[in-house]
Amino acid sequence: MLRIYGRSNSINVRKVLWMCDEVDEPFSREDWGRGYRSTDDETFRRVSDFGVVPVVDDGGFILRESNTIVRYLASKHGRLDLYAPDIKARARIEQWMDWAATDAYVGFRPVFLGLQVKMAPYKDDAEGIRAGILEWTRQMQRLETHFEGNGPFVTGAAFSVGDIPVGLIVNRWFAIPFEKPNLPRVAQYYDRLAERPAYRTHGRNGTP
Ligand SMILES: N[C@@H](CCC(=O)N[C@@H](CS)C(=O)NCC(=O)O)C(=O)O
Repeated sequence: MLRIYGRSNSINVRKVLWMCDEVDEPFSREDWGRGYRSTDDETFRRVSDFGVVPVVDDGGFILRESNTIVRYLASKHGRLDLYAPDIKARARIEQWMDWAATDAYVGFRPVFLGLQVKMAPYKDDAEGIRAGILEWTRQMQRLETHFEGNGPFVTGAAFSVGDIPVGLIVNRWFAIPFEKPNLPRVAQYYDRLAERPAYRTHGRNGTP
């Protein structure tokens, strides 16, 4: 059985949990990371000395990096419907996973840690939070514009692994209270994802 190391409120662990449910991968999970056992702990470091969650152990095969784990699970289960084999279709999926982990992450991170987690030094950095909101909003407006001519999922008609990291950022966008513009197409996307039981369990589950 797949063993997952990481707390279930981590956005990156949630990608893996969501994916496990999508492909019916049985798993066990241990709480590691902020608020639980420290990833500096020797036991954790023996599994991964990068000190971040998630890490998975699949019968002795240790893997980190949430987006990579999601793609690994799609390939393991032969889920070509979620991770297309055609190189261009696959690149389109990966483009969204990279966007969620880079451009969309930059602004969202100080906002989440400052406003939601209230973690030092982010919580006292009003300017950092303000700049984060501006940047996160800019990226979410890009997503809104994308959905003007595309959709209902990020790569088009069908749900794919590209929607997993994007869907979790969208959940935080709506779940963290701050002043934000109305993005009706992103809101529709949020509702569309909520039709999936796995997203309701691990994504839009009341936790930002
Ligand atoms: N690029 C990594 C980032 C992992 C990461 O930053 N994880 C955070 C939680 S979302 C973490 O481990 N934080 C430290 C902690 O919880 O102790 C991935 O996508 O898996």
